[in-house]
Amino acid sequence: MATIELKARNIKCGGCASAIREGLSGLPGVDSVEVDVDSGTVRVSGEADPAAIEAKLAELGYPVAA
Ligand SMILES: [Cu+2]
Repeated sequence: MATIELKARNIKCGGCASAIREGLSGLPGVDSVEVDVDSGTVRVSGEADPAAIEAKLAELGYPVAA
C-alpha cells in the first residue's frame, strides 16, 4: 500500500481536518486519511491517484502548497 503525503494551505483547526478526512475518504482507492493541523500535512494511504487528491483538496479550499 502506498502513502501519499502532501502539505496543504489553510488547515487551521479540527474542523478543517474533519472536512478533509471526509472529502478525501470518498475518493476511489483511499484507504485512510490522516491530517496534522499544526504542520498542515495530509497523509493518504491506499492506491489513490495523487492528482485526484490534489484536485479534491483544492475544491475543498485547501490547495496543496507549492
Ligand atoms: Cu478549520
